Amino acid sequence: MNQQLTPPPAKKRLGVAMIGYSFMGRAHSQAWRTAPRFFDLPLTPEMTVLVGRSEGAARAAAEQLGWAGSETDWRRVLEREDVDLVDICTPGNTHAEIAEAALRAGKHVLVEKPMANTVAEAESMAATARRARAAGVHSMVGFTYRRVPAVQLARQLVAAGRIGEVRQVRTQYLQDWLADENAPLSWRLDKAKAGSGALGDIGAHAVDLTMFITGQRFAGVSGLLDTFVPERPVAESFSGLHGTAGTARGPVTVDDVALGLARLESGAPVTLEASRYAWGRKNALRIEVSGTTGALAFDFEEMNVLNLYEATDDATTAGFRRIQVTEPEHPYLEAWWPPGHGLGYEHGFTHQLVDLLTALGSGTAPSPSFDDGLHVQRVLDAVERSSAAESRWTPIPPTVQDGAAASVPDGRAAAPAH
Ligand code: SOE
Repeated sequence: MNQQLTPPPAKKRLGVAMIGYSFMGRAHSQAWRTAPRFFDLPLTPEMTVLVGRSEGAARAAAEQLGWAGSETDWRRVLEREDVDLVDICTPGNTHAEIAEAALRAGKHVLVEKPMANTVAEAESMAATARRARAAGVHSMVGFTYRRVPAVQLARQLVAAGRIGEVRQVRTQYLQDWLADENAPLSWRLDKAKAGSGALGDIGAHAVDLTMFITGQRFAGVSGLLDTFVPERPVAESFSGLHGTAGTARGPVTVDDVALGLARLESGAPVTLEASRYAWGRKNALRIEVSGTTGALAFDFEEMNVLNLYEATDDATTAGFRRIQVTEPEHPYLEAWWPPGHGLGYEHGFTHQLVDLLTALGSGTAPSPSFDDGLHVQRVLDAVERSSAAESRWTPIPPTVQDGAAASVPDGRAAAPAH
């Protein structure tokens, strides 16, 4: 006899609106499509509406990316009963206005990093998020690299004391898409849109990763920013490195490289580097944490691997152990492939939604919160202010050789040696 199976209880739907549909919008759309198909989630996300400025392009993007409808005005989306969460994938100058309006309208919010373009915006967003959370409306910042299994293992090992007390951290995020001096302008090179250059775009990830793995916040920093290429071709006129660069050129108003010497709450020193001018480095988000009894090292360009050094190993066989973090015992991995098959960049976005929906399903606050995003913004701001004031910069007098006046690296005439 055909036993009538009792259908599982229908899960509560979560209507999603996504604002913005370029690189981040495509990565988030992939995650909204994939998360409910690979993970058993407490809520069923429905890709309800994609928002874009131009009607035709937004409609085409909605069809291609799997959204039920499209809209050109994000404010109208906040009035819709069938939208419960707003996913903000637009440039940083729009984050504060959209996120705060959505929270006030009772919509949960996921916002891409960096959370805002200024500390003032971030403080306002965090205050609004705290008020909304009291009413059961939640928010999260999109630091997806936390959701890489090897990064989760790094955090677990530090928390478990496997490398002892954290003594020092070195972290870099290196890309080279701007090392070509004819690479065209984009919103990421416009301070009014992006807030900063490498500092906020990729430095924010390195700052958050450091805090996530060590469990410590930043306590202070001395920073240095530099822009190597002050103007670039306007995108539509650009024809490539070996073609003729476009004639129209415009100003670059952000940093190409951001450096920082920092301390964590414990006093542990951190060296921080973010550069989009590092030839040959495509997406090298790296961190190495040295502790009293060992060290761990991660490079996103080998994202399925965590390297662990334990000083307790016998000296004759000591060395960094290359751990393939693909076993089902690690977070998220049971849902994917057998050991050794590995994950990719897009999986961090899917895991981000798994954690977000799991938190929303249990009525708990997702992490990282807007308060966490505010702290990252404070670090970025401190690097920028320190660099501008050169507050901690200590010039090193040139050494005069053979009577010739030595020149200092930045080309300024050397001050006479004392
Ligand atoms: C560009 O640098 C970028 O797309 C960043 O904006 C993303 O946050 C990073 O994940 C990849 O590189």
